[in-house]
Amino acid sequence: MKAAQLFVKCLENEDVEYMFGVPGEENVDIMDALLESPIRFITTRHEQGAAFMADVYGRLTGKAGVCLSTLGPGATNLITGVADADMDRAPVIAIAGQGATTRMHKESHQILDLVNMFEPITKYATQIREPEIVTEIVRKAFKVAQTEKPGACFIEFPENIAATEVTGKQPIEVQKPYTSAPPNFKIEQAAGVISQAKCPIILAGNGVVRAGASESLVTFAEVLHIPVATTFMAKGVIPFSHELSLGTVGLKAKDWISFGFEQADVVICVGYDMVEYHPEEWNPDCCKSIVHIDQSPAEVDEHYIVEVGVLGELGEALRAIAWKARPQKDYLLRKLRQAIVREMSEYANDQAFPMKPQKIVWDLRQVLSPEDIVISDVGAHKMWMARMYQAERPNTCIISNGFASMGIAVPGAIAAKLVYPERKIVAVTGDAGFMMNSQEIETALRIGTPLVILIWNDAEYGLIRWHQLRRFGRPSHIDFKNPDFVKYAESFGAKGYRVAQATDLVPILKQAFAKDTVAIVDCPVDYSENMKLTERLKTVVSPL
Ligand SMILES: Cc1ncc(C[n+]2csc(CCOP(=O)(O)OP(=O)(O)O)c2C)c(N)n1
Ligand SMILES: [Mg+2]
Repeated sequence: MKAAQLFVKCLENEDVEYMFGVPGEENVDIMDALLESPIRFITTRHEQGAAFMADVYGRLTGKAGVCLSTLGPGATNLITGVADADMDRAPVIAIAGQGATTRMHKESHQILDLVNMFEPITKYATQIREPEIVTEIVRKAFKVAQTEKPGACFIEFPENIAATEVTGKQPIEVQKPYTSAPPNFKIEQAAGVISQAKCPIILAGNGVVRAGASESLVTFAEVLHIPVATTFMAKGVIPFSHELSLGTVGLKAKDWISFGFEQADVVICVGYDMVEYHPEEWNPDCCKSIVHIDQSPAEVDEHYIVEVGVLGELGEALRAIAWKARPQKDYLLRKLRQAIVREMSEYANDQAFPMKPQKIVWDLRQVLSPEDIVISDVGAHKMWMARMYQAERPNTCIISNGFASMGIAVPGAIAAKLVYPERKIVAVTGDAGFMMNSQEIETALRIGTPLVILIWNDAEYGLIRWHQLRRFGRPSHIDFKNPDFVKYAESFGAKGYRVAQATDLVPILKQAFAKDTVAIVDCPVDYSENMKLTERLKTVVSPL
């Protein structure tokens, strides 16, 4: 068989269900081999869309999402989505065709040094130089991508190698590395620090989601009676409705939760990744005692000096520490939870139009069940979603907070629908981020993935205005004009809806889901709330 066929066999061996990508001249052998394979190829309209689909597939399943491009411009188009996967710790395999090895040494049409280009945004980037090494390279790429902390890997496949005959090779058996329980003396140390704590708080990160340790985390919190704040990417690891949930932390401003960290003497970081939220924000004076519970050692940071590091399987670690440590007597931060919960519903009946961000988030929550999935794009809307969307299950509010690239929501929602066809999927997006990958609406319609795209329409780069107002008191070059989103939707053959008053949103969302197709909801938003929030947060008084 050809090396390209062996390559596809190796992907099948890795249990690949989907490949997302754009065919090109230099990957024709792979494309042809796919015709004989059960792997479903999802042809996208931009390689960035393909990379974001692989990214969200990886985050939702823990299995590497696979995206494919051709050489040169196809591969450079993959880069943003691949970088996003890598910094959001999503396992992804990016594959690019390449010109023949016989012309790679010289200036040659569309040839770029792709391996070097992908090196800084992957855990492993390599080229298939000989047909015989296909099996090892594919196995290694998947193994590296899927091992803690997961991330992206890149494989460049020159066209002449892909077309070469290879004999006597079989895909390599998939073996999963085993994560052992942490050693007892570390458990004892951590339990000791936690038992002595006067006001401990748990900071849970995306590592908890990846380890599937949400239930163990909730039990840990319940047994020891310690409240939990989550990062954006860990939303839902404890249900918001749980009395020990203190919601989400990550706004780079003082927020209610800041009072909790101010009060805390011990911060128990579980699966916490500082790529999301710098420890300086919650440990400015370096006076907190930090217990680091994770599968990997802590990153070096002067604001994150670890008192006890507990490395190993998260569920085991949490169970063992909960067994040993002394529970807290009081829930000292209870009043903080009450203030956070109160704020959530403040605008539940607000009729103002354009709609307030708080009300949009509230209404969206009303029409979705706990398992349904929201993929947020990046912008002011993401801050409101992170802060106020009440997630009840892990991986039901997907936010990119490592790389934080605009344009993820629409392609990400398509991947989510492929993974969970029975759930409602919503892409929550700004008008700018939407336009960055709106071409994938055609993909969604073609492959039959019904979803709702909720556009927060402010005709601006809203988050940037917010930042500029905070820094300089005036906006600079952030406004633009939008197309008519309803007509835009219809031109694809999708459904389009415009929210004309606050009472419209809930019925429109319900109708949109009922249609079982791709629906775009154009929702004008009043972002004057952004600066109001900034001002209000300056004056909030600790409820503690
Ligand atoms: C690809 C990319 N380009 C630029 C940025 C910087 N950025 C972050 S948010 C933002 C504005 C987003 O505007 P929009 O999508 O309309 O959302 P809004 O803030 O208005 O809710 C920009 C330009 C980014 N994160 N990603
Ligand atoms: Mg906008």
